[in-house]
Amino acid sequence: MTSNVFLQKRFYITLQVLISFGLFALLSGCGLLQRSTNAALQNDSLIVKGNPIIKHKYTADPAALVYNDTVYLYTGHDEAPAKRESYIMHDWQVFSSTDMVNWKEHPVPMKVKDFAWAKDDAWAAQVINRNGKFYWYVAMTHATIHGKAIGVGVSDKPTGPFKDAIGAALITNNMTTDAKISWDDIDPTVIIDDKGQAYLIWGNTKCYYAKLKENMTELDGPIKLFNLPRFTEAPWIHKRKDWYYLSYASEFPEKIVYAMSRHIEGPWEYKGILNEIAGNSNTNHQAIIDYKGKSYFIYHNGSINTEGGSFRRSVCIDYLKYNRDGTMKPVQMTTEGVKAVR
Ligand code: FUB
Repeated sequence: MTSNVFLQKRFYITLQVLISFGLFALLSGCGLLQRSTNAALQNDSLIVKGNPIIKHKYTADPAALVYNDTVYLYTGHDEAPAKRESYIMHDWQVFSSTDMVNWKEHPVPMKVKDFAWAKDDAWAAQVINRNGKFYWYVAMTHATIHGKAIGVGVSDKPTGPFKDAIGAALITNNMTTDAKISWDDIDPTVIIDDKGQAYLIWGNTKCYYAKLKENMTELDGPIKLFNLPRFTEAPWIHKRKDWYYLSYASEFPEKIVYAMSRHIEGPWEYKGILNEIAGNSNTNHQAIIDYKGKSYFIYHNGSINTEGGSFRRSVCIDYLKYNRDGTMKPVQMTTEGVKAVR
């Protein structure tokens, strides 16, 4: 009798173990466990099947750099747990690709903690290369000067590690007084013109710009303003043929709109909507590049997991097309994304 009860117990325990194992294998196979725990990949190679392109962690605020035939994709990193409706962002991420579909994930290249003067909030950023170095302009909350600030990371390699290039913020909230808010010094975009003059453009509700010295770590003149209709944030400047393009997030929830000019300092002519509101996210934050003969629009939406949203965002890539007169066609956001380019 006692041994029967013992055997019965063993049978039920074995059954329970088998059921748990089966369930685990099933969930892992579907990627559900991996997604719901938001775990990092063991393998650093991601083969992207459609949008969003990164599914094992939340990524936001893309910026891209083409260097030596490789695309480097720099992103923010949303870490807000489900239902938390505020940004939790402590580091930035970098991925690289030579075909826009196979992406390699690199070790975390830079964190807020690398800037002794900063408190938190690894917000939007952009990397540019000059004289063999890579400069990463990043927005964070300043620890002692009220409001957001812009710092500069520097590295000898596009994948980092990056360190604080100045040891202090390049832009602080008390340097810009037009917006009357403490979060107007965010979302830096950077460009070097054909004569070698670098410009930094940034802002929220007001779009600021300033020249940078050749060392890329000091302003070279006063901070000025661009007057752009319904400017919210996320300026991105790029040049194609003889045109400069200034795209930016407009209104809220954000659409991406753009303006064109023959000169970086304007006048800018407003051209209208480039991308509609991105699915399930108040923000949209674009980067634009040309690579191997095609143009790409890189942005984020809030579409992965049931928990995805404005504070758990995911980077997507779709094609960007130009009209003959140089204007850009509205982007068609897709779930298929882009194909491998050789
Ligand atoms: O990621 C934090 C902020 O959200 C960025 O700085 C903005 O562009 C918006 O995407």
